[in-house]
Amino acid sequence: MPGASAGDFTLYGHHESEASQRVGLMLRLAGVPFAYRHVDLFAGEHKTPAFRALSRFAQVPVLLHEGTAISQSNVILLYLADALGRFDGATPPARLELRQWLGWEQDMLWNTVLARRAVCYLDAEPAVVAFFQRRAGAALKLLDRHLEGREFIVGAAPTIADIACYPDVAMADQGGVEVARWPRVVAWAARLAALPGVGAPSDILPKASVG
Ligand SMILES: N[C@@H](CCC(=O)N[C@@H](CS)C(=O)NCC(=O)O)C(=O)O
Repeated sequence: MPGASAGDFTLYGHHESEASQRVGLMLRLAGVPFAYRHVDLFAGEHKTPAFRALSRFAQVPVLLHEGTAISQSNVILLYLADALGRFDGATPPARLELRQWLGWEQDMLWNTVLARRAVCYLDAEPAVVAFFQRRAGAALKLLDRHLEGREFIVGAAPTIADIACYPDVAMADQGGVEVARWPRVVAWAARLAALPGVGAPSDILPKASVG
């Protein structure tokens, strides 16, 4: 979207939220300015009537564009890929494969997020933590095998599959998931971190509203 201004896109999110980070990452990688609204999850701001009017799920992220509020981070990535003409698969088979990775991320790789929540915020029972860590490990093992001989998840350049998965992996250690066990995943995450505008996941989004 050449000539897009910060007024065109408003992202509602939280800087510690992997789902929010991926949307911020996409906008930053695409060089698209956006207004940002910090939603104080710890104060329950996402459960207020004002926020529920934007998100029926009472969750971040939400992207507001041309009067439409869009929830579910991977749906937002697909929407942006279409609107911006960036970061989708290069061919119809690549686009089909990429969408399968987006589904897998929410089902399996997301266990890294659940492990981090259990450890950092919920003081969960050890058996609960172990359950999420085990499933997260299985997901990282699968990703590691897939990355053999590949630089990115689908095709030769970063796509929304990489953008969706990066925060889950980059924050996983905080949930006691030792990502170093999967060297191809480590190398892939380092490749993404080195792209302009990426860096550490907690620094992708501002810690207060902007714009
Ligand atoms: N599947 C959703 C998950 C969103 C989600 O879990 N957001 C968290 C922050 S990472 C949230 O808003 N949690 C508050 C709550 O569920 O009460 C997505 O990908 O957007």
